[in-house]
Amino acid sequence: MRFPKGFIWGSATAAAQIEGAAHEGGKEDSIWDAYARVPNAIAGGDTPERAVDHYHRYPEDVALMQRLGLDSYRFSTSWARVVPGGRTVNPKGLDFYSRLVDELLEQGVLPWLTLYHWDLPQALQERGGWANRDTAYRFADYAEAVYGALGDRVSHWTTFNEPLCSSLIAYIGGEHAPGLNDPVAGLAAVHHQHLAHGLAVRRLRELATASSTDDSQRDIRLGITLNLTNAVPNHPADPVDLEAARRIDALWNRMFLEPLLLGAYPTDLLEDVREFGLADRILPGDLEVISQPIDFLGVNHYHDDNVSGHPLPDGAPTGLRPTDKPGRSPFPGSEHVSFPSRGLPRTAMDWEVNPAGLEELLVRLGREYDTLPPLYITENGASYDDVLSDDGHVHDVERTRYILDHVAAVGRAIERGADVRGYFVWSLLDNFEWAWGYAKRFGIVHVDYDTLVRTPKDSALAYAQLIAEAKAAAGVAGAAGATGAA
Ligand code: PNW
Repeated sequence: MRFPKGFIWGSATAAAQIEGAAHEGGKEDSIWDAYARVPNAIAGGDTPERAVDHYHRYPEDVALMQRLGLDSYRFSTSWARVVPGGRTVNPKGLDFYSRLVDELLEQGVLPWLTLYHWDLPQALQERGGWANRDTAYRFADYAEAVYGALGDRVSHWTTFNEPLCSSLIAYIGGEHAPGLNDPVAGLAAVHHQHLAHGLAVRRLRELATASSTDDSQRDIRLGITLNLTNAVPNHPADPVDLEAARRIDALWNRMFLEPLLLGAYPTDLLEDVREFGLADRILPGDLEVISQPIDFLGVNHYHDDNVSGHPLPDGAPTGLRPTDKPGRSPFPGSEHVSFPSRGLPRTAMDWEVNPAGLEELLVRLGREYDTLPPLYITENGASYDDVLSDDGHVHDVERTRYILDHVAAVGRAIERGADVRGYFVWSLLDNFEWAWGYAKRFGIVHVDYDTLVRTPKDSALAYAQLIAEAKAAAGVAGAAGATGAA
């Protein structure tokens, strides 16, 4: 399988999931630190307090990336570290990211920065969080602070990671911080995150232009990462299932894609959620701000969705979507929708494995949107119950298979015309899996949560080899030597 020359191979993490040092260097509570103190909010009572201590161990982690032959590392900056109280910038927080970026550049790894991966300063949550329009303006100021410190060295900027999770799952499904069950607030959060994205894109472009001179143009690429799915009707000839799939596609995909790419919310969606006031949030001029051109779209994909409009029979297997808190659907106007099992193999998250779904999604996006920018798979990966065996290795056969099969699906999508320019595996390290705490491992590198020792799993070695082979096939000089990982 051939990948284009210049295709970026990487791996991803997020601040709250790996850094730890939750109250060090001037950092204050993010909503996840606060949420972790709510009884039963997080499995096992786990917290992001220490996580995998990346804050102190980043040189070791960057060395690992270099050994695996990664072109790029996708990480996020913590708003609660950079602007702890929501208003005043913390220079020590910026300094951490500055050292991280220097380390990456020294090791030849391209920094791929995400500004918001769910860790809002708790101080801003106390003023309403994303339900408050003002948070969008605070976000643009935060983006400016990060750009001021790193704009001379970081070229790739992502505003948001999966705004769907930090709006619907956080404000309506109640599964993610701040753990609410309020559809009006949740849809306000959707619009305000879109607005924040647009305001930050505008601000960063202005700053890049202002710091360019006649002989040096600041090269910056701006984008956003969405988690997209295929909403597959369980019975394609059943109008009830078709209608359910239409609603999920509207909420999950089109509510996020269309304001960005077309400058409008889908009309069927506005109708579906009419009683929750989304339309009232949209002020004149907002959609122009939101739909400014971006340079890339990040796609996170783990599984697609088999959707039905019929209730599942008692005891029938499901579990594809957050159903841990019964009765709390994150889908306003679609609370009745169910996700029947198709009998496909599943990961430890109970998510069905279907690589062909990723191929289909990527091809379909190109077909449906003329204004689609180049795509990057900014997350794809799987959780399995890993065992560190007596030989000191983790033989994660299923994760290895998952990654290779999904990379192959991306390759087929490219052959069919999809403009995909990179792939980032989720995740570099085992880490704090949000409401699941440390119970679900997604890393290609195993972390012992007592000693914090890192051990590349078999999947890391296979991924390193895949990268080296893909580069050799694309004719990238020196690539074949990069297999000696670990
Ligand atoms: C993503 N779903 O979250 C996040 O970007 C990561 O931080 C996270 O660790 C990773 O995927 C694995 O969960 C998701 O309900 C959360 O389908 C929920 C869903 C998908 C992705």
